[in-house]
Amino acid sequence: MSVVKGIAAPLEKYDGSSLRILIVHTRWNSSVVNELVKGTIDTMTKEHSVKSENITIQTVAGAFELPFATQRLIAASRLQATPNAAELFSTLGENTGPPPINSQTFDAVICIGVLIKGSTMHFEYISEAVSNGIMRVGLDSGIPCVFGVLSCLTDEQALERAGLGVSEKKHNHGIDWGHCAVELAIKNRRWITGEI
Ligand code: RBF
Repeated sequence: MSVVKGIAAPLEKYDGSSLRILIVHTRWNSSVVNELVKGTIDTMTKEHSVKSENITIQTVAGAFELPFATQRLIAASRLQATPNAAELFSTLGENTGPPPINSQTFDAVICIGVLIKGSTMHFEYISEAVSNGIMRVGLDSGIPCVFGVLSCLTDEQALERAGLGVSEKKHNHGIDWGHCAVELAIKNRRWITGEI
Protein backbone atom coordinates (compact mmCIF):
# COMPACT_ATOMS: atom_id res chain seq x y z
CA MET A 1 0.00 0.00 0.00
CA SER A 2 1.29 3.47 -0.80
CA VAL A 3 2.24 5.89 1.96
CA VAL A 4 -0.56 8.28 2.84
CA LYS A 5 1.11 10.48 5.43
CA GLY A 6 4.37 12.35 5.22
CA ILE A 7 6.59 14.05 2.69
CA ALA A 8 7.18 12.88 -0.89
CA ALA A 9 10.72 12.76 -2.26
CA PRO A 10 12.06 16.06 -3.64
CA LEU A 11 12.11 16.46 -7.42
CA GLU A 12 15.83 17.15 -7.61
CA LYS A 13 19.03 16.60 -5.63
CA TYR A 14 20.05 19.82 -3.94
CA ASP A 15 23.71 20.76 -3.51
CA GLY A 16 24.08 22.36 -0.09
CA SER A 17 27.86 22.75 -0.19
CA SER A 18 27.74 26.55 -0.09
CA LEU A 19 24.89 26.93 2.40
CA ARG A 20 25.21 28.48 5.84
CA ILE A 21 22.74 27.00 8.28
CA LEU A 22 21.77 28.05 11.79
CA ILE A 23 20.27 25.50 14.15
CA VAL A 24 18.61 26.85 17.30
CA HIS A 25 17.52 24.11 19.65
CA THR A 26 16.14 23.77 23.14
CA ARG A 27 17.72 22.07 26.14
CA TRP A 28 14.27 21.15 27.41
CA ASN A 29 13.61 17.44 26.72
CA SER A 30 17.21 17.21 25.59
CA SER A 31 17.49 13.45 25.09
CA VAL A 32 14.88 13.63 22.34
CA VAL A 33 15.98 17.02 21.03
CA ASN A 34 19.61 15.90 20.67
CA GLU A 35 18.55 12.98 18.51
CA LEU A 36 16.48 15.28 16.29
CA VAL A 37 19.42 17.67 15.96
CA LYS A 38 21.66 14.76 15.00
CA GLY A 39 19.17 13.54 12.37
CA THR A 40 18.95 17.04 10.93
CA ILE A 41 22.72 17.53 10.73
CA ASP A 42 23.44 14.05 9.35
CA THR A 43 20.91 14.55 6.58
CA MET A 44 22.30 17.92 5.55
CA THR A 45 25.95 16.88 5.64
CA LYS A 46 25.66 13.34 4.26
CA GLU A 47 22.88 13.79 1.71
CA HIS A 48 23.33 17.40 0.62
CA SER A 49 27.05 18.04 1.20
CA VAL A 50 26.43 20.86 3.67
CA LYS A 51 29.80 21.52 5.35
CA SER A 52 29.77 20.95 9.10
CA GLU A 53 31.78 24.14 9.58
CA ASN A 54 28.90 26.01 7.93
CA ILE A 55 26.41 24.79 10.50
CA THR A 56 26.15 27.02 13.56
CA ILE A 57 24.37 25.72 16.64
CA GLN A 58 22.85 27.81 19.41
CA THR A 59 20.77 26.57 22.32
CA VAL A 60 17.97 28.09 24.39
CA ALA A 61 16.22 26.83 27.50
CA GLY A 62 12.79 25.97 26.13
CA ALA A 63 10.64 26.17 23.04
CA PHE A 64 9.12 29.50 24.05
CA GLU A 65 12.56 31.11 23.57
CA LEU A 66 13.05 29.80 20.01
CA PRO A 67 11.40 32.66 18.05
CA PHE A 68 13.13 35.41 20.03
CA ALA A 69 16.56 33.79 19.86
CA THR A 70 16.19 33.10 16.16
CA GLN A 71 15.13 36.65 15.40
CA ARG A 72 18.02 38.14 17.39
CA LEU A 73 20.60 35.75 15.88
CA ILE A 74 19.48 36.65 12.36
CA ALA A 75 19.68 40.34 13.27
CA ALA A 76 23.15 39.85 14.78
CA SER A 77 24.38 38.02 11.70
CA ARG A 78 23.22 40.91 9.52
CA LEU A 79 24.91 43.51 11.68
CA GLN A 80 28.14 41.50 11.70
CA ALA A 81 28.02 41.25 7.93
CA THR A 82 27.04 44.83 7.17
CA PRO A 83 29.84 46.61 5.35
CA ASN A 84 28.67 50.23 5.53
CA ALA A 85 26.35 52.66 7.30
CA ALA A 86 23.82 52.94 4.47
CA GLU A 87 23.24 49.22 4.49
CA LEU A 88 22.96 49.28 8.27
CA PHE A 89 19.79 51.34 7.91
CA SER A 90 18.34 49.09 5.26
CA THR A 91 18.73 46.04 7.47
CA LEU A 92 16.82 47.64 10.31
CA GLY A 93 13.58 48.20 8.40
CA GLU A 94 11.42 46.16 10.70
CA ASN A 95 8.20 48.00 9.86
CA THR A 96 8.80 48.17 6.15
CA GLY A 97 8.66 44.51 5.24
CA PRO A 98 11.49 42.03 4.91
CA PRO A 99 14.91 43.68 4.67
CA PRO A 100 16.99 42.97 1.59
CA ILE A 101 18.70 39.62 1.75
CA ASN A 102 22.25 40.10 2.87
CA SER A 103 24.44 37.60 1.12
CA GLN A 104 26.48 37.17 4.31
CA THR A 105 23.70 35.93 6.54
CA PHE A 106 22.24 32.46 7.05
CA ASP A 107 20.56 30.67 4.16
CA ALA A 108 18.18 28.84 6.47
CA VAL A 109 17.42 28.39 10.14
CA ILE A 110 16.09 25.24 11.77
CA CYS A 111 14.35 25.67 15.12
CA ILE A 112 14.22 22.41 17.04
CA GLY A 113 12.35 21.61 20.24
CA VAL A 114 10.00 19.10 21.81
CA LEU A 115 6.83 20.02 23.66
CA ILE A 116 5.22 17.25 25.67
CA LYS A 117 1.72 17.76 26.98
CA GLY A 118 1.41 17.94 30.73
CA SER A 119 -1.58 18.39 32.98
CA THR A 120 -1.82 22.18 32.67
CA MET A 121 -2.52 24.56 29.78
CA HIS A 122 1.18 25.34 29.18
CA PHE A 123 1.41 23.00 26.22
CA GLU A 124 -1.38 24.77 24.34
CA TYR A 125 -0.05 28.27 25.00
CA ILE A 126 3.58 27.47 24.24
CA SER A 127 2.90 25.43 21.09
CA GLU A 128 0.67 28.10 19.58
CA ALA A 129 3.05 30.95 20.47
CA VAL A 130 6.08 29.08 19.15
CA SER A 131 4.55 28.04 15.83
CA ASN A 132 3.25 31.55 15.19
CA GLY A 133 6.54 33.06 16.36
CA ILE A 134 8.74 30.95 14.11
CA MET A 135 6.48 31.62 11.14
CA ARG A 136 6.68 35.34 11.85
CA VAL A 137 10.47 35.36 12.09
CA GLY A 138 10.69 33.64 8.72
CA LEU A 139 8.28 35.99 6.99
CA ASP A 140 9.75 39.12 8.58
CA SER A 141 13.37 38.19 7.88
CA GLY A 142 12.98 36.58 4.46
CA ILE A 143 15.13 33.71 5.69
CA PRO A 144 13.56 30.25 5.63
CA CYS A 145 12.84 29.14 9.19
CA VAL A 146 12.08 25.44 9.44
CA PHE A 147 9.56 24.45 12.12
CA GLY A 148 11.28 21.61 13.92
CA VAL A 149 9.12 21.56 17.00
CA LEU A 150 7.29 18.39 17.97
CA SER A 151 4.06 18.82 19.94
CA CYS A 152 3.52 15.42 21.52
CA LEU A 153 0.75 14.11 23.71
CA THR A 154 2.98 11.51 25.38
CA ASP A 155 6.66 10.69 25.97
CA GLU A 156 6.24 7.68 23.67
CA GLN A 157 5.13 9.89 20.79
CA ALA A 158 8.17 12.09 21.29
CA LEU A 159 10.54 9.11 21.27
CA GLU A 160 8.89 7.62 18.19
CA ARG A 161 9.19 10.89 16.25
CA ALA A 162 12.88 11.15 17.10
CA GLY A 163 13.51 7.64 15.78
CA LEU A 164 13.86 6.27 19.31
CA GLY A 165 11.70 3.79 21.20
CA VAL A 166 10.33 0.45 20.16
CA SER A 167 7.58 1.22 17.66
CA GLU A 168 7.88 0.01 14.06
CA LYS A 169 6.62 3.42 12.96
CA LYS A 170 9.51 5.28 14.57
CA HIS A 171 11.03 7.95 12.37
CA ASN A 172 13.47 10.75 13.13
CA HIS A 173 11.74 13.91 11.92
CA GLY A 174 15.07 15.73 11.97
CA ILE A 175 15.73 13.96 8.65
CA ASP A 176 12.76 15.75 7.07
CA TRP A 177 13.82 19.09 8.56
CA GLY A 178 17.32 18.70 7.12
CA HIS A 179 15.93 18.03 3.64
CA CYS A 180 13.43 20.84 4.03
CA ALA A 181 16.05 23.43 5.07
CA VAL A 182 18.36 22.65 2.17
CA GLU A 183 15.56 22.67 -0.39
CA LEU A 184 14.09 25.97 0.80
CA ALA A 185 17.51 27.62 1.16
CA ILE A 186 18.44 26.73 -2.42
CA LYS A 187 15.02 27.72 -3.76
CA ASN A 188 15.07 31.00 -1.83
CA ARG A 189 18.44 31.87 -3.41
CA ARG A 190 16.96 31.17 -6.84
CA TRP A 191 13.85 33.21 -6.13
CA ILE A 192 15.98 36.16 -4.94
CA THR A 193 17.83 36.20 -8.23
CA GLY A 194 14.62 35.85 -10.23
CA GLU A 195 15.34 32.28 -11.25
CA ILE A 196 12.22 30.23 -10.66
N1 RBF B 1 9.73 23.91 26.99
C1 RBF B 1 9.89 22.97 26.06
O1 RBF B 1 10.70 23.15 25.14
N2 RBF B 1 9.15 21.81 26.08
C2 RBF B 1 8.22 21.57 27.05
O2 RBF B 1 7.59 20.51 27.03
C3 RBF B 1 8.02 22.56 28.05
N3 RBF B 1 7.10 22.38 29.01
C4 RBF B 1 6.91 23.33 29.94
C5 RBF B 1 5.93 23.17 30.93
C6 RBF B 1 5.75 24.14 31.90
C7 RBF B 1 4.70 23.91 32.96
C8 RBF B 1 6.55 25.31 31.88
C9 RBF B 1 6.37 26.39 32.93
C10 RBF B 1 7.49 25.48 30.91
C11 RBF B 1 7.69 24.51 29.94
N4 RBF B 1 8.67 24.69 28.95
C12 RBF B 1 8.82 23.73 27.99
C13 RBF B 1 9.62 25.82 28.99
C14 RBF B 1 9.20 27.02 28.15
O3 RBF B 1 9.33 26.74 26.76
C15 RBF B 1 10.10 28.22 28.50
O4 RBF B 1 11.45 27.84 28.39
C16 RBF B 1 9.87 28.75 29.90
O5 RBF B 1 8.51 28.97 30.13
C17 RBF B 1 10.66 30.07 30.12
O6 RBF B 1 10.22 31.07 29.21
